[in-house]
Amino acid sequence: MQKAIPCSIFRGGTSRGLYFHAADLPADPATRDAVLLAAMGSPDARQIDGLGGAHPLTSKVAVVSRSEHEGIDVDYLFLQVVVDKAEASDAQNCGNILAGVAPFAIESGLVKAADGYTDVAIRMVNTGSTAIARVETPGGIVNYQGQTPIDGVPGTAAPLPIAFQDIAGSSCGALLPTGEVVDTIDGVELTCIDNGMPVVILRASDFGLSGQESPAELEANDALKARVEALRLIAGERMNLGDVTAKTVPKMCLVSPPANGGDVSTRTFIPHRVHEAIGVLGSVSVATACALPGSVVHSVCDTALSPGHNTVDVEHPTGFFTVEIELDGEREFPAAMTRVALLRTARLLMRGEVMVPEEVFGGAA
Ligand code: NQM
Repeated sequence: MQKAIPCSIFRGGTSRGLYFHAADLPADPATRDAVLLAAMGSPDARQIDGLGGAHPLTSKVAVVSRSEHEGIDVDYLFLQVVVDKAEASDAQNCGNILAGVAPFAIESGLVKAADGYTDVAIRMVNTGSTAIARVETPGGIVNYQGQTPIDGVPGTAAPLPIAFQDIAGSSCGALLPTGEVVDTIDGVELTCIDNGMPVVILRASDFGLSGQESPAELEANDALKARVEALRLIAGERMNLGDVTAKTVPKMCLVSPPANGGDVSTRTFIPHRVHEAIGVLGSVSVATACALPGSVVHSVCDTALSPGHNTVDVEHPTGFFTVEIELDGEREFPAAMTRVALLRTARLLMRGEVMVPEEVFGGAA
């Protein structure tokens, strides 16, 4: 026998995932994760027996519920379902899947839409930070069509701006978790930063790379992957994340001088596959490092942020990611960052029920 669970599939930014109401999933986290693994078809490199797309960027889950927190509409728990292992992790946020949360909340009746646009306040349960997403809702109906392109997604769609609050030190407790702008591990200089996503920033040139290599080229370089992973395990401990062997954070970002008119060029290990673009909060962390004199980003490009409104164009393998950062001239960094925002798009791809074998629920079916 199989059990049917209501589920929607959204593209959120440059990711795709399954979106659930928390009430439709088992409350016990171990049973919930077993159900999500079965829904995705993990563990299996092709996820052939499930809905996953055989890549970390298409093996993601949003669990959404009405929030009890003041001023917040919905709570959003992000789960990364590992493609080829029987693991689901809540150790990181995902700002791309976040882009689908507000439309999902409206479509599924958790939030009532206004006529015109609807601001949805979302608590990112993984880290306790808040995001405000603005959805176009003419006549109270979510509009997905529009003229906004985002790199990494074909075509255009309706703009979905997202502003973040309280993201500094989201997972590590401090914006600079090691207390330093630059650390040296095993002879390699790196900047460890967490502005929404723990990221270790490294110079591509320190690994004999130009920084313009394709994700496939980097993934084929076994010696590089082993070196990057060895540094990640040490950096993870120093960033207060403990043993990160089985964790998807920190991300490892190789930076190089901009090649296409942006501010900095990136290639990001997430952490074992290389991102086709860059994560949302990952790019916020990299853009923030542009405001830090002496950081590894500063050593490859001379972008500096000034009081007022700044846009930082983070180049990635399939284009740009633009991060807006507002700095207050009166305060010390990082308190000076009064607003961090960016633009995404999202689209409802399917709604229905995902079928999960009843035995996966154990006694909880
Ligand atoms: O950094 C990929 C993605 C992400 C995460 C990853 C993300 C973010 O592109 O907020 O969006 O870094 O694993 O979906």
